[in-house]
Amino acid sequence: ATSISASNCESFVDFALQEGVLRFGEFMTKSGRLSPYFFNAGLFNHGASVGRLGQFYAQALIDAGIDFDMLFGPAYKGIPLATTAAISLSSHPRLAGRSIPFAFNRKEAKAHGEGGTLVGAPLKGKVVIIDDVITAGTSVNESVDIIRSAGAEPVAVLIALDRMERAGNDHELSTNSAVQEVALRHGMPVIAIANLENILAVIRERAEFAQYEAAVLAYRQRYGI
Ligand code: OMP
Repeated sequence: ATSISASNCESFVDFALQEGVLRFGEFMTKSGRLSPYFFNAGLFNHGASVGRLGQFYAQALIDAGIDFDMLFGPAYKGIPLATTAAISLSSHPRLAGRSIPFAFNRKEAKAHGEGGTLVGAPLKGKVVIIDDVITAGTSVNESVDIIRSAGAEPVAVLIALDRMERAGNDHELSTNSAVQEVALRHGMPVIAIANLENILAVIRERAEFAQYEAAVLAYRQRYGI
């Protein structure tokens, strides 16, 4: 994954800790791994924090140097993420006043009114998919299909956190990380605001988090790349 400068990545980890979005403890991941930490993007749940989150997404995308036309946020969690990132991008000095269109899908097709499953700007041109976290990497495929079916081109995936874990299940872990597999499968970069290395760096810098280092290292040993 492409990342922005270490200090910006670590500021993002700090911010996620302050907001209670990143926590240490014992958590079951979607793919059934017992993780010593969890990142719950749904807890960026007030105006100031979701606004700041948008700035981090916007900066990561700009720093990656990707040429793009619009954003797509998969339902449900991707919807506020695409919205806040589009707001931040549109006031970013590097985009010189370009207002960035965004779209998202409905989970259930609507039969009345405007109909269909897509909401927002028409999907066209180069589209960046915005999501929260990739662990084992199961959710990007659907977004790629939606974008391609509309005749547009998915060009990158932009996420908040790359957990740097191997794809696959406990019996057959891939040699690639889930993020690398997504990038290979779809031929596009995955850009993360921060990753597990940045979390470990913050753990090492702060005495209050030292107690979690061993568990995070053991988890990385088992599932990490
Ligand atoms: P994969 O689809 O396996 O890559 O898992 C990513 C999804 O897991 C995210 O979209 C979340 O729903 C959830 N998740 C988190 O939000 N934060 C985490 O720290 C870990 C997970 C997870 O369950 O793996």
